[in-house]
Amino acid sequence: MADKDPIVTHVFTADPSAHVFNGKLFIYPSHDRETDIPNNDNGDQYDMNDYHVFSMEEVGGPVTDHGVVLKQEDVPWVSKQLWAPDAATKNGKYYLYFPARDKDGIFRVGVAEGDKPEGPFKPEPEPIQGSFSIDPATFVDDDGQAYLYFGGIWGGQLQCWTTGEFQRDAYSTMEAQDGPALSAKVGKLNDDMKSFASPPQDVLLLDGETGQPIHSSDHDRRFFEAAWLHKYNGKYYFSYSTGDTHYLAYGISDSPLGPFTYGGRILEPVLGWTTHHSIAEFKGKWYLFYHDTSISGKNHLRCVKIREIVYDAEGKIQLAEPQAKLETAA
Ligand code: FUB
Repeated sequence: MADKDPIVTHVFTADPSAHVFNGKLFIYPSHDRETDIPNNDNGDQYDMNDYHVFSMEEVGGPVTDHGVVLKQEDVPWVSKQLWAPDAATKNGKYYLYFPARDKDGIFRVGVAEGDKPEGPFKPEPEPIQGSFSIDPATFVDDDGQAYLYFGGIWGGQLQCWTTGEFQRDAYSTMEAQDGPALSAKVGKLNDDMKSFASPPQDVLLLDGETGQPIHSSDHDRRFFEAAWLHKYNGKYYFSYSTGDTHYLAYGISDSPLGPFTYGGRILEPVLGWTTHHSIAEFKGKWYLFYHDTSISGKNHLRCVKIREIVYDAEGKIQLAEPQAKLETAA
């Protein structure tokens, strides 16, 4: 298997969050499914209702599907759309974080606990208090402090929370926004891994030359969705999707709370509208986990892929092998 082949082909997978637990590489993706719902900017076509977990001993080796580890009908507060998840471990337990719409159609972040990285996971009956929007990503620092990053604009509803209260009609407000781009959010987690230690704050993303926040009109660099945090060589890397311009980009900071200075692009657009990723070290190499639509040709039916990345002398991220301008199906 070449690095650019889909790692799973028997089900559709997307939004891969990768972690190394107990010496194995685990991937926690969205589980895309067929639907007749037409594509729209709200993302209604992403109508997922459960999660699988995958693991492997080697990149490029066989991938184990651990089956369904959490399903919508087991989460009392969810109405639909189990979107991009992530996982973390602390104190011998494993936690699956997932966004979904509640019974009022508002995206919240839920958490489910398990004894093993491959699940199954038992959900809490309510979403995490103070959570909103989509795409949770966890980071546990060397001192044991856990952080939860999240947020996504347009269908992810981040623009609906600018006042601290949910404003259902805020979509058009965002279109007219002039000023700093909306930021992803980050909150420290309590030791229980199920609650925020303090209200989430902005993940500030600054231009390296001016020191000013990235502007809302800077669609090639501003945050859209798909937050991820990893640490390399003592620095914190916040990476994300630029959404409608389809890039994966990143910023670097000395603190997991930022501010982050824009560092460049990791991945050019892939096949399909969405791009979403994670970054992890496994057996001495660093990898980018991402998705495209090369199997299906449909935006909502995606497949996860892996590429090796390297860092240059300044700590900038590069693909180990250059990317073709737009990948086509093999
Ligand atoms: O998979 C549904 C949504 O599509 C995710 O939450 C976004 O990041 C985008 O990949």
